[in-house]
Amino acid sequence: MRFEETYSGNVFIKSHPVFEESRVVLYGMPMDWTVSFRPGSRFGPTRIREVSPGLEEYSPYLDRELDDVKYFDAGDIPLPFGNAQRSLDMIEEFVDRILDAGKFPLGMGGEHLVSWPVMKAVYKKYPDLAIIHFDAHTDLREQYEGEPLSHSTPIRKIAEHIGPKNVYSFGIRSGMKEEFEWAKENGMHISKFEVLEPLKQILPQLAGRPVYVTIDIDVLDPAHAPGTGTVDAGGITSKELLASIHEIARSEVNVVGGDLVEVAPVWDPSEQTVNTASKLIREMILGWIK
Ligand SMILES: [Mn+2]
Repeated sequence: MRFEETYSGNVFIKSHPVFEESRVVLYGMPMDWTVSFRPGSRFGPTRIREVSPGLEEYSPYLDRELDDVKYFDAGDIPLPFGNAQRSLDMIEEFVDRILDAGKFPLGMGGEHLVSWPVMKAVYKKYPDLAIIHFDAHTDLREQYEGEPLSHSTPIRKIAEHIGPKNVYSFGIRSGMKEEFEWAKENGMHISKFEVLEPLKQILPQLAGRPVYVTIDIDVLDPAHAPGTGTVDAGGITSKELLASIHEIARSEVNVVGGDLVEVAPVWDPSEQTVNTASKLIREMILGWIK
């Protein structure tokens, strides 16, 4: 973690060297201490950066290039291995600093639990916050095997914190019956299986509101993104996910932060997941920072 120009290691392509001059802070949250199945997402941010020079700097979708938006790659937050609570506290404090500086936080996970302290920090600044959530999984459990700090709980936590009606999930195709029922009873929006079409219908309702977007890479079909901890068949294509990012960019919502989580390079033998993730990060930067 750094806020000054002292770092000579691996950074995302075209990262601007000066924090003060940047509008966006890109940062890694290399945590996978609470995953229920395959670990490895702690290595996601590093590998996403390493493959980023393979990207073009220009987005033909958005007709913008990375030189048009100054963003600062702060590296990874040095999280204490195995200590979930202290890791979450450090993440929240880090994002507080980014927001205090008036900058846009763009995070790379790490398991999905890392999004919980980020969303909490963003909500402190934007009390009218809504969450857009792309995922294969509901992530609405109260606990997993008795443990409330689990990567299957972050959406439940933020829904209880800001009100379930302010949370919109898309692409969901896996979860316990009780989780779907809880969402329904509490007025939380879940679009099962589909992403782009329901998103187009919801976005006008969120016009003018501050929105945080959290993307679990496993919303993609395993054919598009095998490199993740909890793969689930029947997902969307990378083309549809890109279109969804662009739909948000073209909408009237005020995107105030975002993340991309659960990228696990060890399960990604041909690296299509990390290369896809890298392109998604480029489009998030170019699409959401006006
Ligand atoms: Mn998931």
